[in-house]
Amino acid sequence: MRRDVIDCAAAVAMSGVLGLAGVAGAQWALQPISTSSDPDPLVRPVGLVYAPGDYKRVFVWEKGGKIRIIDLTTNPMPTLQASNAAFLDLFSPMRPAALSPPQTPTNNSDERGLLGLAFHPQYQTNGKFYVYYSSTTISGMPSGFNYSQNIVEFTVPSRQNPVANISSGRIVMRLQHPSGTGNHNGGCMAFGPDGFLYAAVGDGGNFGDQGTGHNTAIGNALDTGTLLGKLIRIDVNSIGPAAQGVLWTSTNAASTYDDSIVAYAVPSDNPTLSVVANGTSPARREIWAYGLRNTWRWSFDRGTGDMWFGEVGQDLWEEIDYQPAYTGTNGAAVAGRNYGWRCFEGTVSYNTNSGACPAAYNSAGLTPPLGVYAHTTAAANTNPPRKLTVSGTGANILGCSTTGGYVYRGCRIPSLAGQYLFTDYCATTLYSTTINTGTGLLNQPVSWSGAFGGSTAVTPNVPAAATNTGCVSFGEDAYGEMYMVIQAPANILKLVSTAAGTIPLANPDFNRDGTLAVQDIFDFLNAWFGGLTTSNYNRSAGLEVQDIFDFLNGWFGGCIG
Ligand SMILES: [Ca+2]
Ligand SMILES: [Ca+2]
Ligand SMILES: [Ca+2]
Repeated sequence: MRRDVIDCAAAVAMSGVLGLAGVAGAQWALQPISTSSDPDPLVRPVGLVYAPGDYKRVFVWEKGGKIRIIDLTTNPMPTLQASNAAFLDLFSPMRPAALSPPQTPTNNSDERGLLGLAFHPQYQTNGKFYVYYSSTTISGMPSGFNYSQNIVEFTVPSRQNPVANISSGRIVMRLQHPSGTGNHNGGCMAFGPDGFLYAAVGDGGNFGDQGTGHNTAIGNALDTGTLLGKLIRIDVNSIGPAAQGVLWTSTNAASTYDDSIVAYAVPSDNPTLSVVANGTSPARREIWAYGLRNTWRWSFDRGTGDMWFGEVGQDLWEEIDYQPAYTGTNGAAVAGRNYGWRCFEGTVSYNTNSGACPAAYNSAGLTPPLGVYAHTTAAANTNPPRKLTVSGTGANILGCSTTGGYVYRGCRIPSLAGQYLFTDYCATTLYSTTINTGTGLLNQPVSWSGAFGGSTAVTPNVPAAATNTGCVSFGEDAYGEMYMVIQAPANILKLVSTAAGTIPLANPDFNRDGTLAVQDIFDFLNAWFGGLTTSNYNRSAGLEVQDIFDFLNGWFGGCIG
C-alpha cells in the first residue's frame, strides 16, 4: 500500500511539473529566497547562520547593524522578517549621533559594521548569542588606534518566538583597530565542537600589514603580542568576577574605549606561544592561529570539526587554508599554527621582514595554504605550486577577494556531499573541491559557472535574481543545507535539489524538530485536513491530495532539510 503511494508520487514528480532549470548536469540550482526586489529587502547582508536546535529559521545580518530572521516554514516561500521588527537592531548604538560623521558602512566597500554572529551551543537553554561589530571612530584609545572591534553577548528570552533583548548586552571583548584605515576587521565567529568561541581578527588594515598601528618590524599578523591578524579562541562561559558587571549600553556601545574589559577566560589548552623576534611582549594566550591577513569567512566542517579559512590576499593571491580538527590531544600539531602572512601572500614572498622570514612558503613552522588563486592572468601564469585551476579545463581561477564557504553536509544535494564550497567576491562562479588524499592539497575545483551568476527561479512567484556578483558569505541552516549571501543587490540564495522526485524548499520534517518520525506524518495530515497552508507541501497554488503523496514521498525518502 505504502509502496504504491510512493511510486505514484514519484511518477508525478518525475513527469517534470516543476520545470526546473539548474546548472547543466548538476541536479541542483540556486533558489533566491529573498531578493533585492522584495518590498522591504535586506540592505547589505553579509552573513547567515542558524541557531543550534532551531530548524525553523536562519538569521541574516546586515552590515549596518540589523539581524533579521528568515522563516523557513512559510509557504510558498520563506519569509523575511520586516526591517522595523528585526530580531536585533544595532544601527543606532553602533553609530551614535554624537559621533559625526557616521563611519559605519554606508556603501558596499566599507568593511566596517556588523560583521559576525554566532549562537551559543546551548542556545536552546541559555538563549545566548554573540555579535562582532566595528565601532565608529572613538577617542581615548592608545596612540595609533581610533576604533574598536567589539564582541558582545546578547540573550533571547524566548526560543519559540525569538526577539533579542537589546538591554541584555554584555561586553565580552574589545579590540583596538589602527587609525587611518577601516579595512581588515575580520569578524567571522563560530563555536567549535569544544564549546569555545573562535573569531578571526584582521591584521588592522591599510595594506601590506604596515603603517600606523602596525608593528614596524614584522607587521601585526606575525606579532604574537597582538590579537590583530589572528584567529582567537576564548571561553565565554567562564568570566572573571570583575568583568561580570560590564554591561553593554547605548552609551558605551561605540563611544567609550576600555580595553580592560575582559569578560572571558582563556582555555587552558590554548597554545603558549613565544614572543617572536621584534614582537610585543607578552604573547597573547587568546591566539589559536596567527600569520593571517584577513580571514573574512571561515568555518568548521560540521561533519569532522576540520577548519577551513578563506584568507583574503593583498594584491595578487587568494588563499584557502585548512586545519584538521582539534581532538584535545593533537594540540602540538594544530594549535598555534603560523599561516605565513606577511612573509608570504599565498605561496609567494611578500615581505622579507629584513631577512627574518623563511625562504620558502612551506618552511618548517609555517602552514602553507592548500590552494591559491590569483587576481590576474599574468600572475596566475607564473604558476606557483598549489595554484588552483578549473577541473577538466585547466582554466585559471581568478578573483579579487576570496569568500570561504563550508563543507556541504546536507542531504538534499548528494552530488556535493563532503565538498568544500567557496567563491570570490568578484566572481559569478561557485567552486567545489575536496582534499586529495594522496597529495594533501586541494583537488582542482569544479567550476559551477553560471551557478549563481544566472540563478534560476524554481518555485512560483519568485523571479530569478538578475545579477549575483558580490557573494560575501555562505551560510548553513540547522539541517546543514547551504545558502549564499549576496551583498548588493541583496539576495539570499539557497542551494536546492532539482533532481527528479524532489521539490525545492519542501521538507518532510514537518514539525521541524530535526528528526524524521511518524509524528511528522500525523502533524502533516492534521494540518492538511485542517486546511492549513503549511501543508501545501508541493508549494502549488493550493492544497490537493497531491500534497499528501508528495509529502509521503519526501518522508520515505528520508532526507530532511
Ligand atoms: Ca598564508
Ligand atoms: Ca520531525
Ligand atoms: Ca499543493
